[in-house]
Amino acid sequence: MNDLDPPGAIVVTHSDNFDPQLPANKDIAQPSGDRPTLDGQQDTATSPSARLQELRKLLNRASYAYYVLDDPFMEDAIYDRLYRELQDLETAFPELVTSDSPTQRVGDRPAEQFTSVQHNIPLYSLENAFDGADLRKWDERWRKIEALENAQYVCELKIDGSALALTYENGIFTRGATRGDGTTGEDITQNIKTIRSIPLRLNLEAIGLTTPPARVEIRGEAFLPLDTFEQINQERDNAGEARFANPRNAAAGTLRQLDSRIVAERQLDFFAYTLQFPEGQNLPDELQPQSQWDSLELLRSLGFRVNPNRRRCQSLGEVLSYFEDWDQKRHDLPYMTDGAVVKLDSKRLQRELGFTQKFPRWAIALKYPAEEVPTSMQRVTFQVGRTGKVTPVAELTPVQLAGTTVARATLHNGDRIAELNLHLGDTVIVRKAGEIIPEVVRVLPELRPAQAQPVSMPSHCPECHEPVVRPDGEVDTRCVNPSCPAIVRGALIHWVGRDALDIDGMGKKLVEQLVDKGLVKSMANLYGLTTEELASLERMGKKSAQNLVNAINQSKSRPWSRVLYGLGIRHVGSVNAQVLAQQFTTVETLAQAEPEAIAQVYGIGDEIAQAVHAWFQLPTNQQLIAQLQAAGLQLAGEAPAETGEQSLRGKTFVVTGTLPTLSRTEAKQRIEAAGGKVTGSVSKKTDYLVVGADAGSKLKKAEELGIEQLSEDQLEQLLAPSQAG
Ligand code: 0OX
Repeated sequence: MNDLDPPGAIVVTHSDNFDPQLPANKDIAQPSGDRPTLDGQQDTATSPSARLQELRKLLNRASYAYYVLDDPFMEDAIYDRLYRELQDLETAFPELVTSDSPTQRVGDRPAEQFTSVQHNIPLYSLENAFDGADLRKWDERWRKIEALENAQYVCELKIDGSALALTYENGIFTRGATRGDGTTGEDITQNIKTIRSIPLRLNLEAIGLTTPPARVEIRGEAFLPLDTFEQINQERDNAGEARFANPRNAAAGTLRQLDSRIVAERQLDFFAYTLQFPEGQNLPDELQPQSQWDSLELLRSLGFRVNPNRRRCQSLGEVLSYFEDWDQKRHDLPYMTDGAVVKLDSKRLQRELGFTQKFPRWAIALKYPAEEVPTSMQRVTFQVGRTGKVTPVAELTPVQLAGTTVARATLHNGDRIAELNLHLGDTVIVRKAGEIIPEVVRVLPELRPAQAQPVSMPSHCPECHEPVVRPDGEVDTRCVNPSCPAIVRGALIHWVGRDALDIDGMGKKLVEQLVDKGLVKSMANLYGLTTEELASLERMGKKSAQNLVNAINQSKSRPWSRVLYGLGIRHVGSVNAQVLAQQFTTVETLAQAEPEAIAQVYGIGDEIAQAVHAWFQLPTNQQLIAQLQAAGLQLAGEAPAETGEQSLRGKTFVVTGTLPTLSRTEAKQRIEAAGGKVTGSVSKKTDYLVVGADAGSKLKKAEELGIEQLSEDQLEQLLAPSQAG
């Protein structure tokens, strides 16, 4: 911002590598004396409708730069302020809300069910090729129909996700559907709107088109980035839910969620690969792409993410070298690919060749072999998880698979063992085709040793030796002894985790020692541990033991929602815990609530409500709550959502010195959660300096500038309205 800017006006400057395809500068809210400011001093000269349009364009462009180009030009805080201004205006003028507004990307209330969509042009699947010979056969086949000297090919990575068909009418996204069986899919428009890299309005200015096409359909692949996939599975583990086997299943499952708010949290992404106009409604000739390569360029210009790892090839040799190059490199990509899609580049040729009953004749999927190897299974062990679930694991003669040595593979559950008809000593086929955890897919019974014993699930828990149960209608076998060391260990590891009580320095190994030595039998016991007891553990000095006691004590100030999450109730992940803690502001009200009352909470279904209710009915759990209460944990007083009341909005803080209980990171997180900003150095713009012991030059500078100083206690008071409890 320069000295001429009106106070509070938001200035947006272009970064040097700003995309030239974006609309011209005139679309950006330029600061000037007579434009509306963000201080609420709306200038009457600018109509709400014009300002709304301006905000929508600007925010959509910022989103495009962030999610598609990976090159943000707007600070998050500025985006948030403009977004809030847009929301406020839309609330005041609901008749001016348009479907391409960024506010329409947030999830909506759960749908009852999805409606069917007929695909006018079917979404064909692809024929598979697994090697050069298959590829050559395909090439010879199409050449019999169209004898050509030189044909160009386009190689794209085959993204392992879910195919989508997106309809844009007059340039605006109006409907999104799954592939389904290729002719009938499901309308999942609301879910698709949450995918930030899918534009809600086509960037027609970028291609110089003034009249939007009445209708165009874009196809591509929605996928889950691998890090998000891991994170979701972690959360599912924490909530005692089954893991997704691979990112493809996770993406497909997410897209078919009836509650689009859950979809919005999952951060799906999308790569576009085709666009199609209805018969006779093509683009003007000069814009109409004549090749697949140009279609991809056009899609990019229109605002879509197009996979950058594509290659135009002049021969099958080049195609195969692309395929081989990516066999190694694909393991470094942040998303899953299982091969290449090879397409004839010329659109004319594509039209000539057309489709068989099932496939386009002009394209083929060249797939990396599913990574499957035989090995022998020596024995089966049974792992008991935090929720008591008993998982059978095959212990194998180690084999090389997809670049790693595999010595164990999951057998999932008792039903799977029966299906496989698994016997000890069997030769089994192990697979890692996208699945992150290897699994046993098949048994070779012809190689079975004589008198081999069949494998079955145990009748008693391998850890505590109490009988296990398999509830009616469930596939999982469970240990239900709350004192089972495996359950206690798992519960404690969850309790000390980052999203729960976040006890610094307390990891898996330490928890195992504490349980094995009988020092800790429940979460509540952690709060009675002494420095001496901790110092008696392996590789634990006096100083570390003291630090650990401090960290345990600090965890007592974690808010009620985190405590609730830490309890590890089935289906209560961190989001559900926050939602519940906001509605039930004391543990007593939640413990006494009937399942029907719990299920009234927006976003909480019957299954979750039953699980919560059942958990609080158990006397051991009631005792645990009483012990945690006595230890001084926060079992009440959740504030409005962290995204709710923002008491420190617009205030800038610097934190210096050692605070009595909060680490600097914790202080920063709490300030930011209340809408404040934390910077690293003191300037005229600093509103508060939070000062702890041994503060140095920052304190001096703040004194010179007359900046208000706060102790940790005073900070807590300031935070109180946002983060009570
Ligand atoms: C992918 C992918 C799938 C369009 C017409 C023939 C096949 N999974 O990445 N399909 C296509 O193309 C369709 N391209 C891709 N890149």
